[in-house]
Amino acid sequence: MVEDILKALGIQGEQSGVSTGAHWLPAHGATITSVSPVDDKKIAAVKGASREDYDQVVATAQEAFKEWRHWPAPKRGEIVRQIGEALRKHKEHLGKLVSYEMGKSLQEGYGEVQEMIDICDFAVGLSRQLHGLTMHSERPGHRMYEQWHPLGITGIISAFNFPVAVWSWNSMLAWVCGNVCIWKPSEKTPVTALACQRIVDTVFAANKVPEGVCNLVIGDRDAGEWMSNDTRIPLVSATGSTRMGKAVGAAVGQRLGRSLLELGGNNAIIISQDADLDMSIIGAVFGAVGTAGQRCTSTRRLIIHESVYDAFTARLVKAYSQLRIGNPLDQHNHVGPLIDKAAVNAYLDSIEQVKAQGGSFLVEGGVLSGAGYESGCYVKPCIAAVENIYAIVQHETFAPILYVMKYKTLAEAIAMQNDVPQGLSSAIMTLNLREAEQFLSHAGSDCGIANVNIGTSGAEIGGAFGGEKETGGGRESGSDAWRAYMRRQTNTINYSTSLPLAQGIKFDF
Ligand code: UN1
Repeated sequence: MVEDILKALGIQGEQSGVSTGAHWLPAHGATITSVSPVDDKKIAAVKGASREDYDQVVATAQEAFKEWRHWPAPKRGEIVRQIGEALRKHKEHLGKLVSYEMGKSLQEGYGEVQEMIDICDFAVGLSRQLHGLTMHSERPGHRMYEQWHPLGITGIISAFNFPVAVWSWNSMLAWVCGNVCIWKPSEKTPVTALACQRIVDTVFAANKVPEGVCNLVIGDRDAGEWMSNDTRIPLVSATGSTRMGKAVGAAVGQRLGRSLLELGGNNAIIISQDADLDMSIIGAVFGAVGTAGQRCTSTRRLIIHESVYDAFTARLVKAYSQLRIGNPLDQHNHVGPLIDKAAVNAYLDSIEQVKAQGGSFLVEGGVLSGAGYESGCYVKPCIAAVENIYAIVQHETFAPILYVMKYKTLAEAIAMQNDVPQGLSSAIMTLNLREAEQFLSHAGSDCGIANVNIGTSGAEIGGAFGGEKETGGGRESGSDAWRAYMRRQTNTINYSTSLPLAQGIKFDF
C-alpha cells in the first residue's frame, strides 16, 4: 500500500531533502530515515541539508523574491488556487501518507489535507484584498494611507503532529502576500514534506513560477538554528514545543527579526452543572484521545462542576472502555500510535509523575504489546484525578493523558483554567447564557481560542489560530493573520502647491 502511495506521489529510492522548487539539489547533510510508528517499517531515507546547501537555497530564494514580488497578488492567488486543485486530486494519497507517517487516524489524515485545501481557498480570496486603511491628513492638499508590502523570505519550521497543514497555513498566506518560503519540516515526518514539495513543484512549473519561491530544507535542529539566526530571513514562523519556541524567539529577537510562534497548549474544558452531558462527552473524548493526544489543541484538563463530577467521570470511563486502539489506517480504530519511542517514554514518565505528585487513575495507562502493536508506540489513553497545581498538570505532555478536577463556582473554574503557563485553547460546556458570556468576557478565559459547547480542538481555518503566554502569541491561518507576513508602510502624499509642516511648526527662511 505504502509503495503505491509513494509511487503516486513521485517518491522513490533515497531522496534529496533539499529543493528550490525547480529541482532537487544534491544534499550533503545527514541522512534522516523516516520510520512509521504504525508498523515500525522504514518509509524512505532522506538526505538532509548541509550548511552550504542551506546557503544555496537562501541565495536562490532571495533572487526569486525580486521577481515574485512583482507578480500581482491575484495572479499569485491563481497559483495558490491551482495548488488547492492539485491537493484535491491528491487528497486520498496524501491523507493516507500523513496517517501512515505520523500515525493519526485516516479520517484525521484526510481532515488535515482538507485544512490545506481550505486555506488555499481562503488565500485565493485574500489575494484580492490585502488592504490598508486611509487616514485624513491634518494638512490641506495631503493624502495619507497605508499599504502592505511583502517581507521577503518566510522561514517555516513545522512540527510532526500536523506535518503538512501548518506548513500550508503559512506558505499559502506568505505566497499570496508576495513572499517566498523556506520550509524546514519536522525530521520525524520528512516524507509528507517531500510529497507536498512535489505537488507544488508541478503547479509552479506549469505556471513558470521562478525557482526559489517554494523551498524545502530537510534537516535537524541545526537547520532551524540557521534560519533563526539568519538576517536574510525577516520572518520565522515556528510551530512546536515551548522549549523550541523560546530558542527560536530568542535567536530571532536578538537580531530584531520577526517570529510568529505557535507553541504548546494546556487546554481545558469546563463542564458546568448546566452542560449538555451527551455533547460534552463527545467533545471531551475526541479532544483528549484524537491524534492520540498529540494536537496542540488536545484537551488535557477537564474542570468539572462537583455536582456532575461523579456522573460525568463514570460516563468518561465507560467511553474510554469502548475506544479501539490500533492501526490508524483501519477506520474502525479511534486511536493510533504515538509518534515514536521517545514520546512513549515521555508518556510513561508523566504517568509516574502524576502518581508521585498525588494523582489517582480512573483509567490506567500503559503500553500495548502483541499483534498489531509491534512498533511499541501504541499506548492506552488514560484519565487521572489531580489538582491543577501539580507540576505535571502545569506541563504539556504530548500524549493521551486526561486530567480531571472538580470545581464549585464558575469563578474558581475560570481561575483554574487560566492558571497554567500556556494559553492556546479553552472551552466551556454550558447551556447557561450568563456562564458562557462570563467565560468569554475580558475576565474570562485568557486563551487565544475560547469556545462554547464545542471542544478545544478542531479549529476552522477561517479564524486566527494561536494563543497567549507560553503558547507564543502568534496568530496563523484566518482572519487578519496575513498581516504578520507583510510590512506596513505609511504614505503621505502632498498634492498642494506648498509644503506645510505637521504639528503647525513654522520654518521660514
Ligand atoms: C496543531 O496541533 O498544531 O485546531 C494544529 C486544531 C487543528 C489544528 C491543530 N485545526 O486542532
